[in-house]
Amino acid sequence: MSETNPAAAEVAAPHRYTAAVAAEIEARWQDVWDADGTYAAPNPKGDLAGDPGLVAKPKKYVMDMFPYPSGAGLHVGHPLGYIATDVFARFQRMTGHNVLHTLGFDAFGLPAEQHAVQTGEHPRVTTEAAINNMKSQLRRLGLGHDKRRSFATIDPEYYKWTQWIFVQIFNSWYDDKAKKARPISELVARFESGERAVPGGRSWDALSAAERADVLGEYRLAYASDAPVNWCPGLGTVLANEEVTADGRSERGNFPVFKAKLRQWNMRITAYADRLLDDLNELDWPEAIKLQQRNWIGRSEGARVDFPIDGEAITVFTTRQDTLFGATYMVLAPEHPLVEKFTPAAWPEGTHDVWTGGHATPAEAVAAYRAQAASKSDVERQAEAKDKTGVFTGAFATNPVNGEQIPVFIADYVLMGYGTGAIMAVPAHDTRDFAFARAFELPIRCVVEPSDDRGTDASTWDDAFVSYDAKIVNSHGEDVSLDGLGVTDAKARITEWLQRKGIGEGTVNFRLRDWLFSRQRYWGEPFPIVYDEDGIAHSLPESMLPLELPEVEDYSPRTFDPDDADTSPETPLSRNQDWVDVTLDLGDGRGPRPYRRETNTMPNWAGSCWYELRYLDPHNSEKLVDPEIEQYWMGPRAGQPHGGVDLYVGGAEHAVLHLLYARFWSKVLYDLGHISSPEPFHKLYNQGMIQAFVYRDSRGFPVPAAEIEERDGAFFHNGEQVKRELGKMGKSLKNAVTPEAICEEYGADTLRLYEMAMGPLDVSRPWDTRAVVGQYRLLQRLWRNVVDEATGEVTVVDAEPDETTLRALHKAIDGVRQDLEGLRFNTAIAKVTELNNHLTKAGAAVPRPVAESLVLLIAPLAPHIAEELWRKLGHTDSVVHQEFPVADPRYVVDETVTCVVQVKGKVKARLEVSPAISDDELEKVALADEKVVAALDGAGIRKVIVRAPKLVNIVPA
Ligand code: ANZ
Repeated sequence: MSETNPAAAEVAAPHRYTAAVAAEIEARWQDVWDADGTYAAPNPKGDLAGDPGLVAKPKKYVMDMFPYPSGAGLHVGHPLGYIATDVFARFQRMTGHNVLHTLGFDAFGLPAEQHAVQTGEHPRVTTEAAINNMKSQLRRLGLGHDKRRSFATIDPEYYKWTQWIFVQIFNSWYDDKAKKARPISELVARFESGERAVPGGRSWDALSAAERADVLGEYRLAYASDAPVNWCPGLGTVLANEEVTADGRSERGNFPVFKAKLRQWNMRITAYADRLLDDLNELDWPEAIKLQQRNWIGRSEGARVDFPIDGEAITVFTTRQDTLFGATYMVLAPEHPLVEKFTPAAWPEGTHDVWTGGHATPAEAVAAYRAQAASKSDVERQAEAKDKTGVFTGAFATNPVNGEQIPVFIADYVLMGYGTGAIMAVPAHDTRDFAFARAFELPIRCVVEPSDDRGTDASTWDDAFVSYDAKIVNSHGEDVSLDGLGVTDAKARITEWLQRKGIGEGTVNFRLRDWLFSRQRYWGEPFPIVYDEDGIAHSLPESMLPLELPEVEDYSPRTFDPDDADTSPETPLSRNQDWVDVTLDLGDGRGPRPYRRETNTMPNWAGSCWYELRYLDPHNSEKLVDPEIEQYWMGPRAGQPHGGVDLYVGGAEHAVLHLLYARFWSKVLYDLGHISSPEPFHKLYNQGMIQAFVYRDSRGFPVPAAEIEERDGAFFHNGEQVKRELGKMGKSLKNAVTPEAICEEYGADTLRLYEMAMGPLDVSRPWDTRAVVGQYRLLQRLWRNVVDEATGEVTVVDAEPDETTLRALHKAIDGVRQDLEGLRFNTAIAKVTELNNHLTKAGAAVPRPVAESLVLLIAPLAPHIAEELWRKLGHTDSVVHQEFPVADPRYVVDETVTCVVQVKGKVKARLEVSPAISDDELEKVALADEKVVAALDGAGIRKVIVRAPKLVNIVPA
């Protein structure tokens, strides 16, 4: 039948599967599913409790990283992950699991707020409109979400609990001995009883309320501090380190970011550095993401060493205490608090000109240099620039191993926020120190024997010699010698010596910083904190939560000069006096008192730190989540010792920020006994991106992709030739394709299939609208195998399938099952297609058992057409909860066997081959395999050992 003339075809085949049929079927079944609560996942108890039979099934918690409801709506790239989790969730439902799958909205955030600033429209209005728009876009895709469990982070019933968690974190401290968080009241009890000494040596009773608050502030897991922060005047807010780009600008908006001292809330995530690192080992996450988290946490083993100066000491952090004898000068971060203290009034006699920077006094030099350093970001300061800048402070400290007087500099390549903010410089063996020493004509002393032929006279070297497994030389003092030792032994010996002398100790240092938690914005969760007349912070009792956002006249942070670091923030919340100044009885026995509210808001990350818990028990007004329900869905079990969501899918861009913060909150809640799972996400999977072609005119501006003409491999827009490149999809690049457009043209099932068939889920792929029709044809052929296009009658016959069909069927069942379980949706679709083509080619009416299995196989991928055909086949209950077909091994075995291909003894590939394959043939197939080619990486081959059909062993040259 001709497919080129659709109008004619429709007359000939009034019951063909067309876009119109798809639209009708899809809308109809979506309504039925909603009305029947088809995707409602029962809880063991609570107001979402349901069928105990279902609850007795093994559970599967399948989750997406929830979206920010952007006003621009979704393009076809956005739902890739949502479709994938939906297919997986449907498959799990059909294989005997109670499946929790839903989607909420991460709805606080800058875009809606910026819109509010410009238009005066409340961000809630635009955000809710965007949520509704997105919901209807998503509904059209037939995603099987339990809608009763959906929420947005801006819902007061939700952020009540975000605030409640903040209160728990505020009211707890980290007990280093027990290695867990505990209520702060336990710490107070210890101070009161004298069981624990109060820092500063006074008794708890003798301290004023403000002094006590200061002491506790040093322990609380959420605390306010005046530390230097990333201040972004362009956004009118401070930012977390994670939100600042490698070139010192804001990730959002690309504004310059400065260091400034502002009183801010912080989360003591550093207390959890070890556990955040250790627990990664048990998680089923992509190695690349684990590595990024490990690097971000940045554990370094080293030592702290005191360098005496004027009867006091400067403490440095070093990872190379074995090179102490090579330390020829010291460097402090420009902001180091001891700088003033040791800076003399005048330059010492004979100070080198290059050391003074041309300044008359050390104080002048320090002040000038500090001003210069403040304008640079940490990243700029750390950049491997050849020119190292700095200035002498006029002071000398003593190298404790040999008594030498060494000059103390300040230089911006040393950061205040890392280690102790002070280093001993070993120019012979550290690249940055080497560059600095050359610039400032400082001595360079070799203490690690070079393995090349440069010799031990470092004055002749061109660069530092950096090695971790060489021999230590030139390193002996009065009562300690490291000469001849390897690096590791030398470290151990000198650390032991330092410890014995009481001038140093081995320590572990982390790159991770505490999490800067406040923002000077309107559209975020208000802090559940008030200040009393002494300025002491108090948390609000649970009965006062949620603390809702007040109405304000003006949403903007005060207008700032984005390039001026000397501005300071004025928060929108501070402009509503009635809200800020309140009289409250906090229930602490002090009666009603005047308080001033905290006027910062929480950062965007807060809401996404715990949403996986709220899906479990979304309407609980007594608790953040009922413990029994949490245990059922999230609790630890075999293979998941830390519990967590069974599958969490989202983009790799969240490697550090969201995933680290959420892990941290889980651990605090776990320590405090609120949940049973110390990890939120057991298995993480990063989907690739859907890319799209971008067409640019001669000026480099994108032109609408939909208006491009292709001629002989060249591309034209309005007759002008344009350039094509592969990029992101989006409105700004004029290449966005909406899911609605594809649904209209082909239906949602086709869109779902196309997105899943484009390639392996974790690989990025270019969108190609012209290729979508391929999946549409598959569905048309599937339909035709069950329904007569002329009459609409079901054509299947009650007959036994023949042997080849049985083989094709069970092979498909076996493969599709494995593929769906392994998230290999593209190959699953290929197998369904193969089976369907087999039936089409056979040309005869399809035996009922085969047709039914085929419908069940495709049901997770294309649920609407599957539901329709299932009912047409005479069933009265939904396809959604049917059992997924199970392959009969008699028809699967021996068709192929798995051949393992090893390179250098390591398994590199598995091939499905015929059991009858010859050694020669198998060798050819193995050597042509992509993974094998990659493993060989161009190396020649010394020997190939073939044991057909099961093993090939390749020995590279
Ligand atoms: C002496 C030394 C000799 C060092 C040597 C290195 C090589 P990681 O591994 O990243 O932890 N350092 C310490 N604190 C610093 C700060 N606040 N700003 C900049 N650099 C700092 O790096 C630790 C090393 O970085 C430390 O070990 C210190 O230099 C430097 F051959 O001490 B080392």
